[in-house]
Amino acid sequence: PPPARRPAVDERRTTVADARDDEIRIPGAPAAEPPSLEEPTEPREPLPPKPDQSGPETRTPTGAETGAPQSAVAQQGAYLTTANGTRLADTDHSLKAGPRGPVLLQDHHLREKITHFDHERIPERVVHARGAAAHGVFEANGAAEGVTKAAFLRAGTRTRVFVRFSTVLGSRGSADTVRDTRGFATKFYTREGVYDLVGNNIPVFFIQDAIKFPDIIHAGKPHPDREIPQAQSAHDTFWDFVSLHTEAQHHTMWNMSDRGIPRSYRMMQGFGVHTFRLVNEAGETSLVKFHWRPKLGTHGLTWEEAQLLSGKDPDFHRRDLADAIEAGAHPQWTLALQVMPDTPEETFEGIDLLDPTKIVPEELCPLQEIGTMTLDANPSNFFAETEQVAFHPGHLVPGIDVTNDPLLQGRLFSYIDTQITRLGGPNFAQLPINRTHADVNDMLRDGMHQTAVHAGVAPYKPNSLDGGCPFHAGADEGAFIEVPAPVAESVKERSQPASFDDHFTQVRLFYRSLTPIEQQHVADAYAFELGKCYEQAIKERQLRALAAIDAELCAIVAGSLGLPVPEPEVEVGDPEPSPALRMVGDAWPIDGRMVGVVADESTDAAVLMAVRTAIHGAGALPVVIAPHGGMLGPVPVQRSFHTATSVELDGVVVLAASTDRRAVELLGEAFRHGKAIGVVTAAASALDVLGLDPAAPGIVTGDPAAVTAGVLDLLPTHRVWDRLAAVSA
Ligand code: HDD
Repeated sequence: PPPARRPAVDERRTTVADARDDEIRIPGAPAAEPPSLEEPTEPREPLPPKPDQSGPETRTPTGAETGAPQSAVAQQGAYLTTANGTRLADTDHSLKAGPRGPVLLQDHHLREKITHFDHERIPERVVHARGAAAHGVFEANGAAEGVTKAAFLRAGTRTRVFVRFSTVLGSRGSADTVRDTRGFATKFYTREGVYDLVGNNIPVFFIQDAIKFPDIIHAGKPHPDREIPQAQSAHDTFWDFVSLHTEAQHHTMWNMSDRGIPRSYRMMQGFGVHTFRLVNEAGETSLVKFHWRPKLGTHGLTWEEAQLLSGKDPDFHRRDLADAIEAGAHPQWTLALQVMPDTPEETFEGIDLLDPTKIVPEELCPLQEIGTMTLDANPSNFFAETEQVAFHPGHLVPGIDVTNDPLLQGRLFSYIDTQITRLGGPNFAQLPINRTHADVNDMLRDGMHQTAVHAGVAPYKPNSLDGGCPFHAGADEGAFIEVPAPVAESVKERSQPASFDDHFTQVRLFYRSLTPIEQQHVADAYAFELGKCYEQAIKERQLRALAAIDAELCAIVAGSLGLPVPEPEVEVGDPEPSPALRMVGDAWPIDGRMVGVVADESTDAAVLMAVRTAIHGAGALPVVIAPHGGMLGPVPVQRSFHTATSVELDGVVVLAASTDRRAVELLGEAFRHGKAIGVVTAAASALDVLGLDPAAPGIVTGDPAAVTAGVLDLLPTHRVWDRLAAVSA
């Protein structure tokens, strides 16, 4: 068997996983033999089998639970070889004419090594370039059986999935915590073929017709002259477009809300955005919207946290997802449907279901849960899996069909097309991560990177030479048959329905559904983003859009920009608020929440261990923070004052007062960001140093057990909202 993976030595990795390992180490017991970090000088014996180069897919073709990873280590063979399997004696020196001579062109190993390296990169995705992904399983509860014949939605059916989360605007190396929409793309490896649900964490889109996609993306991406700013919408071209093209105002308002800066990929909703058409066994159809609901709730960062993280840990979301899965804190979402009747008008309660800039409020059409997804394994190779995965809204299975939403229609073309450039040819479905778990019997042949060796002479139909095979399937054999939805008799024209023209009512609905603190964050976001624009005319035009949405919001933003408040120019309806759109107010499980425990040499080890045990016991994760790394008595330190950062923590328990600038800063930030804070009586001076009121909301003082319990009690609401509101008022 391959040797166990080397434990990480990087202190930054000692987060979730190590916190649990610490807990099971018996104090005083001899530590396990540390692994040697010297490079071994002997080959591994006995020689392992020939390296399996078929890729990192860890699932069986039938989608069975989970197999062992093919390779936990990069190399399985004992000896280094060329790509063709010839063993090599030296990979460190080029072949030269003498030790000081020129390098010889005949050095085939040098040329193979460098040439391969020169071509290691593929083009990044034109949008959603920055992402992180995980494997998981989806289990259906059967509630969808009445509306769809999709086999993977039958009760108790378990289907392997691969999910990729992403930002939209930034390049592959951009920061995770920027203000942006997040992609939420799920590949279901069903036994009827791959089904892709390629959605976002925002239920509406900037545009109503796919032909505008290059426009919105050109406007949102960095300016073409200097290629700045990276991964941001806070610049002139973005606001130029959305203020002129007011159908983008709804999506933009969601971006300006705390949804634009999620706390974690694990704490994000997902939406299919478009309306889809489901068909059941009886051939009955319904119109539906897909929703992913995170078990941990939907939560955002504060803007200051997001900015700090962009510098301190630009990989925050990527790390958070991988750490949680590695530690066994497997994130879960329920999949839910809004089911609406399939009427000829394709509307529901006056809302045009083909318009992707509109939501259907949950109060009008409640969600029905149809299954649960659990992400349980990290990719073993980022490139092979996260980078090469290719989603496509046209990957459908029997029972799920598309509608005429003009945005969806254009997407059905775009996704295959982009993979041909990105993945170098039309055979990307053969890449391990994209391979279906159903049997494939196509007549697609040849092309760049063809890996199949097809037998037979007749990849065409009809044929007699291959006995007529393959045959067409009917509905009884599980064929995908388009729903025979009627197409209205009409004329060819470049136009859209008049019902698409209301660009403001639902933006008002969203804004007025938020709690005051969420509204304040929206106003702050507009003030920041528009404040970063140079063109006065663009700011003024966006203020006119805000005037149509909400006069008070418009006045706050105009005040911050130092511009006059415009009069509203359009009549906008007064929609009923939808409380389901709020992120503040509910309580959620605290699994995997991180609680910093500030301690030093003076801290009683038994107290420190008891605090950690209590935090673990509640399902959260203690992170011991001390003046130095290494150990505090028997307890390992996870962050030194140098590496600790308040922004990765959800709460802080202070067991030792410190006047160290970094510890003081950490506490001050935790206070400003509305984090739960517990300070033991003996460390009360920590609050004095900052002039913080111990009676402020969300500050618990007392003995260690009481402050720990108090902090744990505060975590389910995500933040101490009263304090946050008071601090940012
Ligand atoms: Fe798109 C990628 C989501 C409209 C064209 N899109 C992409 C990804 C997500 C979405 C999550 C990343 C998939 C991954 O992780 O690999 N896109 C959406 C949603 C939309 C949407 C929710 C509207 C409701 N997209 C949209 C339109 C077009 C595209 C209208 C073009 C007409 N999208 C693409 C693309 C990408 C893509 C250029 C880039 C990489 C890829 O497809 O595979 O083809």
